[in-house]
Amino acid sequence: MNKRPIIIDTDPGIDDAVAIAIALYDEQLDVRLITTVAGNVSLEKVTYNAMRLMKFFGKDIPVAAGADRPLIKEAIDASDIHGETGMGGYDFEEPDMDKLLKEHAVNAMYKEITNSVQPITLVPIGPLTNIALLLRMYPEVKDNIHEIVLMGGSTARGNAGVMAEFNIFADPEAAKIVFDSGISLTMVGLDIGLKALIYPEDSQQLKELNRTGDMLYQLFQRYRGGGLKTGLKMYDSTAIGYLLNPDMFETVDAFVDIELEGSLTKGCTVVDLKNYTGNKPNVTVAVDIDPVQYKDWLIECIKKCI
Ligand SMILES: [Ca+2]
Repeated sequence: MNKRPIIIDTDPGIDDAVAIAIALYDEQLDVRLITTVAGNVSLEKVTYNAMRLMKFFGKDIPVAAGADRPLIKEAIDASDIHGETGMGGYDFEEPDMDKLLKEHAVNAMYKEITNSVQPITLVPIGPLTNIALLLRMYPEVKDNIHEIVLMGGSTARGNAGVMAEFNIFADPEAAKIVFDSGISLTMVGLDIGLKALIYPEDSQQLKELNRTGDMLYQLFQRYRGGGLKTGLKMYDSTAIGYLLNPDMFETVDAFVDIELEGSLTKGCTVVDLKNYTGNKPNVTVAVDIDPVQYKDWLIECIKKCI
């Protein structure tokens, strides 16, 4: 079986760390490149965190740093959820920062996509700034992008604004460019992340599996995406989950646009489930997940890690 080549665009981030761990050790995926974008914390910190993960896993997958701020709006961050460093709670070894690619993430993505024999799947699990810049600078890459499966958005309410999910809210203009691109796009958003929960007994089980499970367990002690007792929300790994195990999900095809004008709703993904607009669907929207299947899947994935 040909492995599916992917690029992960990320802002680690504790739930990003879970997603990256799963992707690196799954036999169906070939992670060609990891690109970083300012989001959960600053670009400098998320890039450092990505390099810490590469050192931890002993992987030489290229990492390139991208946009250090959104296209237009002021940067926000989520250090209240992920801690000051974005990935606190585990004593990582110092990473080899000289291994960080010298080129910008957008150029690194461009090269990887154009040089790939197999079309690339993009998996953005942070704000969409880098992907929007890529599509504006090198529109020809569309021809060799198989699809985009992203974590972001919501069919209902938000977690950053009243109606906006964090990754879209952080850079709505970038999201608009990506959603309007015409590339096959799947949105795995809050509808899923709010149900993909890890409870204390699951964390404990992870801790005992291996080094990776122990590392995630330690990070979870600091993570404020949900509560330890009420369930930690595993947002980003659900996008990887959709790639690897779509049977866990229920989806609908719908027209989705990004609200850019609303004084209260900017960054909202307006998901037209009833076709009020009359527009053709442009997004496959994940609307439900089987939480038990998800948790069992996650634990099986972490078993494959070191
Ligand atoms: Ca993220």
